[in-house]
Amino acid sequence: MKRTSETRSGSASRAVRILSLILILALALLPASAALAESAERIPAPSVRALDENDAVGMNIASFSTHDVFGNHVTGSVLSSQQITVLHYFATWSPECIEEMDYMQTLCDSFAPDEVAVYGLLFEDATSTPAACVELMQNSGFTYNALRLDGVLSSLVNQYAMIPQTFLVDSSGTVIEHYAGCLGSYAQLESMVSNQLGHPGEYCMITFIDGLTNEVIANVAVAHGGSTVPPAPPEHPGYVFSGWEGNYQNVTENTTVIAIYVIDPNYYEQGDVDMDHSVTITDALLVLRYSLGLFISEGVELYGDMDGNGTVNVTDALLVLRTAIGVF
Ligand SMILES: [Ca+2]
Ligand SMILES: [Ca+2]
Repeated sequence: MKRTSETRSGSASRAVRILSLILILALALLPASAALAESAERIPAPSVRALDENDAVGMNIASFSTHDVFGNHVTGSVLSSQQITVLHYFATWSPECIEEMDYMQTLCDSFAPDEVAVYGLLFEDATSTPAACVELMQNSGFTYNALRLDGVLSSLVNQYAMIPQTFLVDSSGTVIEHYAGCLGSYAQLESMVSNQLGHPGEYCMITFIDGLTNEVIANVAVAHGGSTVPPAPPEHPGYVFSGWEGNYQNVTENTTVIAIYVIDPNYYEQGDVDMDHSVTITDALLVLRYSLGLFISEGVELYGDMDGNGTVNVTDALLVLRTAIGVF
């Protein structure tokens, strides 16, 4: 019993002597290590979805002069008769387009004539002709008009090689919103139009901020009254993302939304081998004793291998010590 106690006491004082030696070594390594820490600093660039990413938005098409599918002359002056004109680029042979034409008719039926009007923009080829369009619209009961493309309307739709496309245009003839591809539903179209009504062309900026680092995660522009889907929150070791603080739905002014994080109670920093949520000289001593075969603990095995080489030895003890005294 006595002998054991002496052995323990002898081991402990030997450990403290080695630890002192390690401490001197650690301090000697200070300048080189500090330089290393500096070079490891990262400066992430915020991701920005700019308003001008879509070339069609901002384009003025009031100078178009064309014919409708019935042969009547139509000019850009028709755009000034209502707050918003929806232009729907379509082909008569496309089932997706025909489904959207149904949405367009519902839109005409749901809003007052001084608020919203719809014009189809016909893609023309051997099959999708003005005659085919007249037949389709009459058979389907579509009452809005469809236009043939002149140079101005061609340059609008040809920015994206895609059918269908939907454009929202204000009463001055300026494109305020562009959707390339198939609409998900009538509700999506109605929401696009409703958001712009009363505030045509007005956008709000939603800035997503990382609540831990104060860095900008993303800037998203939405139409007045519009909504967005938040970006993926950055991961931070030792913390759990708990939610977004702020509003990103039905937004009517520029706004900030913050990613909130809480401390993860199940997370232990590397080197915190006694699992008390801080790395101290005690942890370094425990790793040292473990590496000398004087001590065994699950904490050391889980969090003691500082250099990740698969074993816990005196090097790891030194690294824990440097963490504990803030010398990296
Ligand atoms: Ca600790
Ligand atoms: Ca190691």
